[in-house]
Amino acid sequence: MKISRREFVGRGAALGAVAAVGLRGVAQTAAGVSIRAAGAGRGILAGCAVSVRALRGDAAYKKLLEEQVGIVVAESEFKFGPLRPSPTTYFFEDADFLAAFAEANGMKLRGHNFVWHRQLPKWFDGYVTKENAKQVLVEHIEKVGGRYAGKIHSWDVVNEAIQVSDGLPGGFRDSPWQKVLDGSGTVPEYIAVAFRTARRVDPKAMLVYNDYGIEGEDEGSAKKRAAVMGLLREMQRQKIPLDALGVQSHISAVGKDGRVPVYGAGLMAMIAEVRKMGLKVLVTEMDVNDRYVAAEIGARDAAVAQMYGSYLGTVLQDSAVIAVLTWGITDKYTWLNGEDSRTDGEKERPLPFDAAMQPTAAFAAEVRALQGAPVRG
Ligand code: 9MR
Repeated sequence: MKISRREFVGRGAALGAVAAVGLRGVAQTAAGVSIRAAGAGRGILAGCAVSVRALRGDAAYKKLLEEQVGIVVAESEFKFGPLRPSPTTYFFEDADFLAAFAEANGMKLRGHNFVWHRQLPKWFDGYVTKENAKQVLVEHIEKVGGRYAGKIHSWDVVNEAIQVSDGLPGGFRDSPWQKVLDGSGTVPEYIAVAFRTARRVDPKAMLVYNDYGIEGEDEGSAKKRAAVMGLLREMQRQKIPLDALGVQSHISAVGKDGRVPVYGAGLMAMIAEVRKMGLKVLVTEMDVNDRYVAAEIGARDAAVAQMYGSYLGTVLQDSAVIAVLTWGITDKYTWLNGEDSRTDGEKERPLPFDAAMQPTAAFAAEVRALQGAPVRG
């Protein structure tokens, strides 16, 4: 496998992380070392997405979160569908449960998300029309944003609005919200309405545009980055409130072609542009899939850890990046388990703790990357 200098440097850093803690020491140190503390030392918030169902039912998972994280986000429970059993009713029990957990443990809480093309309720189609769409959207944000106002660090106001292959001007996704509100402007109406309403109902929350597929050096990522930057610039020009870009960071240890993907130059240029616009950046949903790494667990964990080290070691160099969240904390609960993505039938190992909630080399690599980041102002 051919690797670039950048990857080589990243690889060294990750292996160094494992060596520094010691292979057995990874497990021993986890109790005393946390990603929360590692991040806090540099002014970076570090945490993860949480499954509220697991938080309610799995004491070991709850304990791990309490030990490790400084910021949490619900994996699903703040989304439109889960919150809206019917057009006139709301289900807040699970979201409230996480909000209370965060508050009790002094953790910051993210909101994810007000607007997305997925996890919409079944009643959406048929009920939401061109006539009532704006009202439905505004009411939703008023009700949900209002309930948690003052308690939310940052809201993913709009999630994944760019899909260049849909062929719309500006690269916008042909989403259900795009269809029912005016999509003809350089900023679709649903996006403008969502951000303006979010600012009004929760002026303290940082307002984030969140997307995936903008991390790589491939042509698809480059095109998507350009479209996202177009959106962010238009939002600023039109004075639509916006504070940060969320870079989801669902990345790969090894690509389908068997090569180690390169993350770096294009993404860092984008982050620098975002910083110059006066905006912050959050790594919102990081995980490293190992679906194309051969079966041996040691090799898989090493490849995943190398990627944690090189990716975070690179991205955290820019002080605009103020938070790192992984999409889950243990391989026991990862959305990638539902993907059945490994052809050998094995489960993936994409997170800093394995399914037995023991720290992996990725944990050491994440801690090391946080500790090595420049201190934020
Ligand atoms: O992890 C989430 C999974 O449990 C849900 O079933 C899924 C529904 O589409 O959404 C997953 O989370 C996604 C997140 O909300 C937005 N970015 C991609 C995440 C992984 O698919």
